[in-house]
Amino acid sequence: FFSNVELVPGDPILGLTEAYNADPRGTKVNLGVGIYYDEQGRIPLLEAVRQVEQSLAAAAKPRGYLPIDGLPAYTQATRELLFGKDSPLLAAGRVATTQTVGGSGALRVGAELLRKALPHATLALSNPSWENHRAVFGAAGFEIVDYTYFDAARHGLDFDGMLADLDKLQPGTTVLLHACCHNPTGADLTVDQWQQVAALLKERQLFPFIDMAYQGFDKGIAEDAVAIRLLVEAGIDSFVVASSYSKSFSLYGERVGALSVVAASADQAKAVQSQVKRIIRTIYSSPSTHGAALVAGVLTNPELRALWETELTGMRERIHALREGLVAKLAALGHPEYEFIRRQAGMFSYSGLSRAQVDRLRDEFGIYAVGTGRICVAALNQENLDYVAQAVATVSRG
Ligand code: PLP
Ligand code: TYF
Repeated sequence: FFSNVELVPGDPILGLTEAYNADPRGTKVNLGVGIYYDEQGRIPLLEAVRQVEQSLAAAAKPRGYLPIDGLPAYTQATRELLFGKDSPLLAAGRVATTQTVGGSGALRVGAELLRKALPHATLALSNPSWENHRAVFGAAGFEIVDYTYFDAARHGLDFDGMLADLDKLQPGTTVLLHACCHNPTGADLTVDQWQQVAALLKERQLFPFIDMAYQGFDKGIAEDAVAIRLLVEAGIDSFVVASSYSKSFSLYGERVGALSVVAASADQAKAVQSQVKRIIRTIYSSPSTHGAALVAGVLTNPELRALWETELTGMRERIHALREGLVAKLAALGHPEYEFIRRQAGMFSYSGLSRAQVDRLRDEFGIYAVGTGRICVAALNQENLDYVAQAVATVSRG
């Protein structure tokens, strides 16, 4: 039966980790995958999460099924985190939030919903974007087009190019926007730029699909969600947010995400929610219990929530310090041109390194980066920073 089945290549980013794991060199560094590592090079288990986990274990409960759309305490807390507790949308019942299998699950369920609901299934993606965006929406039947986003020469956003391309899209096109900490470039919009984009989306009747995978990793919980607030303020009455706690709670394997759909009225939101539930019923029936219980346990307990915010701030500030550290060391080694790394947001940086330079980093130094030159700043630490800076300086000399 399977004689015609072809072998497909694996995910290039996850494949890097396999190559890294197989590398015997003691000095190796994995700057490939987008995971936040702590100063000891480990994936952190947040103290707030550990405390909830202990109390859950102490009062262990039976594992019935969750509702199709997930744990109510989790979806409510998620809505408040994304839109703000006092958002008029929440009071009006216009946001339908569903627990999903990670942020990836939210993208796919959201794509399935929109393919049926919108006039045509076309998605506009930033050039570049996270590769899985293309794969997930493509698998859901979307046609994919690009909009200009990154200016490689200036290592930052090409905002004029972005506006010009968005302006050319057909009304009803879905536009995927990274709320903050753009993956892979680290180039984000300013508040003023978000306002301009929101006005254009409204005027051109484009449908915003916000991907929020790194809330709290750049400026703060509310600050990193400013795009959502500005879409609402611009008078856009319907849009979608796919969010993830993989990074902000360091709960990668628990697969904790959410799909939030904003509709023009509470009745519309109810109808949309019924469609979302139908989609989920035919894919995985209902989500899993543990990760959602952890997140809800933290977010609904004021002390644990404060502890989590402190821990999140710690992760964010460490990333900022690592950016500063890398830039300072490269400047000291005669490479002040890497100054732009300081301006980029979140855990990624499009370093400007060429594929040949990335290959040299791997072959000569055991330093793994994505072929596009994307590095994960959160995989640096005080121990490997000198080594990485030296290596980058060496390959930059040609
Ligand atoms: N969206 C972006 C931009 C991401 O970088 C990621 C990465 O992990 C996701 C979505 C998916 O998150 P999750 O691991 O929760 O599926
Ligand atoms: O971009 C990254 O590195 C993260 C992790 O198929 C990731 O978003 C990468 C690839 C993938 C799933 C997650």
